[in-house]
Amino acid sequence: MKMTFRWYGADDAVTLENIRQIPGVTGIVSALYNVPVGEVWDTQKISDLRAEIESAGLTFEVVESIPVHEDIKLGRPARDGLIEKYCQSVQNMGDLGIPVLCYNFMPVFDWTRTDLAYRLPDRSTTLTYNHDDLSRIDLSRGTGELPGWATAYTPDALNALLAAYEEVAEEELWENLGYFLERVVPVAAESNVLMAIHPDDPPWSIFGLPRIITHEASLQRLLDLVDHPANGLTFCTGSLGPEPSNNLPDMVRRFAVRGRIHFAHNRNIRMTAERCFQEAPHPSQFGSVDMFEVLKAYQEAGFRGPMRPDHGRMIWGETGRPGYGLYDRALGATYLNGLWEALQRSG
Ligand SMILES: [Mn+2]
Repeated sequence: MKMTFRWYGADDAVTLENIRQIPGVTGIVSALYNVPVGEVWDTQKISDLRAEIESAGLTFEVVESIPVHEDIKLGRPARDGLIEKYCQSVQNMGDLGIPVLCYNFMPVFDWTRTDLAYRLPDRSTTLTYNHDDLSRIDLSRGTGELPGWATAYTPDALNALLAAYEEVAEEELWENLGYFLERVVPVAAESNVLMAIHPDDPPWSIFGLPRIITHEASLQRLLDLVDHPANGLTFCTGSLGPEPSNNLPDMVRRFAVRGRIHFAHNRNIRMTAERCFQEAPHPSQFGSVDMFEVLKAYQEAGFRGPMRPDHGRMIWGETGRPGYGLYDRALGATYLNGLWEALQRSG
């Protein structure tokens, strides 16, 4: 296992030096954040990012993520050209030796929360999700009421997109994902890149939009779409955890043993009601995810890939990008490394 940390590039208040000082963190998860969705990731720009990471004494382990254009998810005619460009980006990152690509196939919105700074009894703040609150948001007035998405779409663009998805039910979205993977996975395999889909967060339909990467059977279906080792998973405990049928340690065992988990996202969540949760500190005792059992499953499977602490709370007065401060994620990395060492030495 390689412990990694997400870094948002030069604009991130958390620096590469900060990250290097977290004991046991050796790898970086990053992306080119200024390339418009659908455009090719230029080799020189990826190379410059890699050089910056390496000059700080770290390695560029995972691209998270190259966004998939909505026209691909919708199966529109423009998808062929867009998939070609996607393949070119995959090839470019592979040429530079970056081994894993995390991506997702969620329509319109990827991660969704109803409060980005919910205050906990210890005065730290965290991200929370309440399905009733979400359902009350009226998107016909735009995304202004949806935390984190205020400026993502104009009301007209959003309405056009939502209308287009009325024609795309779950089965059509599966077909469009298959069409995408049948074309991208062979290029990834050739380029020594492992594709790692991120599950839908939260793992159910929101605003009537189809969401398909949500539970054990759907992860298996994803792997069967193109049965090749380069077609794999980002296993995110925080995203899969809120779905009660998901037994996370069993799922890790099942998919990691077969070599199909290429990236581990470890985050704890505390379920407060059905379809309601708070993001919690990483240790097992604070949430609904048994992190000990999850890591034990990884270790038994001989997992050697990148792992990262996922979101953290804001603690010790830190301010910044919701979920992506330094301190609580650093505590998460240290906890995960500690569990790993204990499991390794007692195993
Ligand atoms: Mn995640």
